Amino acid sequence: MEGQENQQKSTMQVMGGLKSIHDGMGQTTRKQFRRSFKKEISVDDFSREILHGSRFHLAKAITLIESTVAEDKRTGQRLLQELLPHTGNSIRIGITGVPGAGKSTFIEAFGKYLCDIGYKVAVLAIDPSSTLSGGSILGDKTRMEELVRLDNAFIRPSPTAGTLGGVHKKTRETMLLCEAAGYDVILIETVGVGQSETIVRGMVDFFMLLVLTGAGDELQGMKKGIMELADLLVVHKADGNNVKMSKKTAVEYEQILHFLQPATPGWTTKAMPVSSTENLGILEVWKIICTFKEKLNSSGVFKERRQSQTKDWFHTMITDRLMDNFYGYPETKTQVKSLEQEILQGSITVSQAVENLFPAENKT
Ligand SMILES: Nc1nc2c(ncn2[C@@H]2O[C@H](COP(=O)(O)OP(=O)(O)O)[C@@H](O)[C@H]2O)c(=O)[nH]1
Ligand SMILES: [Mg+2]
Repeated sequence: MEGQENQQKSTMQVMGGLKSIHDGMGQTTRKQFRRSFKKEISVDDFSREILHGSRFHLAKAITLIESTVAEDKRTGQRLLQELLPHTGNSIRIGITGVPGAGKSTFIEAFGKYLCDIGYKVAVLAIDPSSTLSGGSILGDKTRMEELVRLDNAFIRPSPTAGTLGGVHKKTRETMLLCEAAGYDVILIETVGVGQSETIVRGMVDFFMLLVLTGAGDELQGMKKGIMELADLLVVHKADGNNVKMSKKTAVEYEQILHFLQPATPGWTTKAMPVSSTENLGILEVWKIICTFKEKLNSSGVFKERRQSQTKDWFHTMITDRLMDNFYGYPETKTQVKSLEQEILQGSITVSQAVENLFPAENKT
């Protein structure tokens, strides 16, 4: 009886969730959609469809996860909870590099190769800049033209909501949903600016940096921090007149890498030339990743890293929630602004200003 009630409740939640996703639709389309969904769908049915690899249901589930509507978010979380035992069985790969380094083109070539040899590949993107320009999503769609048509591939552009922190959380959860849907390889593209590569490093097993030949000293210097995050450096566009130079650059990078802290304990970061347009080095990249996984599985580092990533994620979410709770009120924002002024005028100490913001704590 109770089971039945739960079933009904979850059915309503999914239907509610779907309704709000489609609230933006015109009346007729919405009606049509409802009609096609007349057959009741419960969270259980929904998760079963995802486990069977339905891309339609996977995409809908991600929309629930990304939604800012409380009811949808709750439904999304229930789904995720149910699917959790089926997650974790993929290799998670992050790909970074400056805009124009050829990340999307590499993903197209690499993804196609992986699909060819029988894997299911999901591509996710973290590109906070794309939400501002809107440009790179369109660019990626044309660049991944062939991959997008393959049955074994699933491509999801950046969530269009808010802060990098928010994008981070949604991408992680999306990754888990993709794993439940049976994707063996998850590729996360991130643009090499600001903090996004650190965030992606914190959610993947293997991290790749795409570099080009002929970048000035200034640029090389800037990359040191990012180089220390990478498990593999790809000297990209190693084709045509660029072949010789790319090989030379790869050797130079290996020399620099020698002096840097390795990103992963027990693994030596390599540098190698690759051409995605000519399909050169693609298979070698996959071989390196397989060796990496084997080596780290047997040393235990693979599992340890995933556990510490999950722990870090938990703590980041606690911090996010506290920040939301605190800054979520317009009055707080006003109060903070005026205290800021008082601090700058020297009429209140920083400590006192903080005390003023937490009056309830003063009473205890
Ligand atoms: N010659 C050559 N050009 C490439 C290669 N990969 C990408 N490109 C070109 O580099 C440009 C930027 O590629 P894109 O994948 O959008 O870069 P992203 O911004 O890093 O995602 C495009 O014009 C691609 O055609 C490659 O392997 N060889
Ligand atoms: Mg791109």
